[in-house]
Amino acid sequence: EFGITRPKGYTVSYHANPEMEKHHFGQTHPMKPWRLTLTKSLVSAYGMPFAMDNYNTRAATYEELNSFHASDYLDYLASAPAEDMPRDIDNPDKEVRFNLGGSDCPLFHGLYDYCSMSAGGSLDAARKICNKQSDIAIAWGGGLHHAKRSEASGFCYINDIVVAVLQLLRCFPRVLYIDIDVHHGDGVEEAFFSTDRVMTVSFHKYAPEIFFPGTGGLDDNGPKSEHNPGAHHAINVPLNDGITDEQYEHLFQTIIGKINEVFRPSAIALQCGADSLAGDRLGRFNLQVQGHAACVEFCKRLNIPMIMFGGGGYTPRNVARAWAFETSIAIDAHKKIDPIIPQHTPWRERFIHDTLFPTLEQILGEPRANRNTQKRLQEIVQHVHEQLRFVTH
Ligand code: V1P
Ligand code: CA
Ligand code: ZN
Repeated sequence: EFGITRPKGYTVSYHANPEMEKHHFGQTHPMKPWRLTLTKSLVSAYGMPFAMDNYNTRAATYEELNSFHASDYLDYLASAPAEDMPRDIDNPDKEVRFNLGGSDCPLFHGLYDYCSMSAGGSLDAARKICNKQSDIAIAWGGGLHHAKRSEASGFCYINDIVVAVLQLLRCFPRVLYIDIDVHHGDGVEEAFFSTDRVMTVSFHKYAPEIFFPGTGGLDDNGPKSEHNPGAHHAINVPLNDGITDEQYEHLFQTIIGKINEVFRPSAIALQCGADSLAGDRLGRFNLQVQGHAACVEFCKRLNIPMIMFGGGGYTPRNVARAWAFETSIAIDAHKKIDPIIPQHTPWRERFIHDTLFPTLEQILGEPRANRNTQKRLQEIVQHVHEQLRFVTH
């Protein structure tokens, strides 16, 4: 269909579980697993599944989740009763354990299944990369970068990325983690704070006190204790509101290009959180699908085995646009696909504008003011280059 064929010389796999999409965080919660259904509908309408190996993924087992998460946390996650109202509104006095049951991380029906399916997709993706059956593996149901070993945080309960990267480390000497979600990838950064086999790089809005999670300043480069091999292996790119495609692409290519030369990763884990797009319900940037996707294309051109994870993204139509277009980049079909959303796409009217690439004016009416000066962006590049001088192997 539409001449979309398998890419030449490499294999792309797509890992999804339609059961995941049926879960609900609650009426007013911004995280809508249904955005995965909308993404899949667009990917399928364009005929992209013909060009990939498609896997219906299983749930990760307790033992697999236990590779990162503590047993007492997993036991509680598996047994905590669902609550119909967020605890802090409903009955504020009830004990909160592991940060579960507040408004960010509610205890909803089927929570443990949802989490283990998200991690199952990411882990399957990592296994396909490890055994060389895939060169690019896509897991849009993963990317939940805030979860800690014994704590839920920011809509994330299980850190599927950490579980997948631990799997990659069994087969590859060095893994580069890149995070283009508008939020700081704190959980992944912290998990690999003390190893030089993983470098973590997050681009995010940074405004401690007012923007979640408040960490990820320019000087946060991993604990600088004397014998910590992980020192200088956490890179943070703190940004202000309104950054544009042009600035973001330039920053991304400069920083990731340099990191690739110095760190020479053997695999890449790319978190493609789509809340960095303009018009996101929680985000603050002015990125268009083109600018977000340019980061994916840049990584793909490095020709290194790669997992592409999902993540945040709170305006479902824009999430679906970005992740469908980024899927087309993975299979090298992006130059062929028609920007007009196919007539037969299920829920086509939900996209409002019938193109994959709405203009900023179409998305926002009036674009958000850009608070990023060229001078500050130059300082960031300078600081990152200084950090990378410590990186040797
Ligand atoms: O700001 C906070 C917390 C709640 N206060 C105590 C501080 N939480 C944020 C969480 C954002 C999580 C982003 C996840 C990801 O990086 C990865 C999947 O995208 C938050 C926000 C906000 N505007 O930042 N929670 C909510 N909004 C929220 C709104 C309505 C209902 C429930 C949560
Ligand atoms: Ca980020
Ligand atoms: Zn986010």
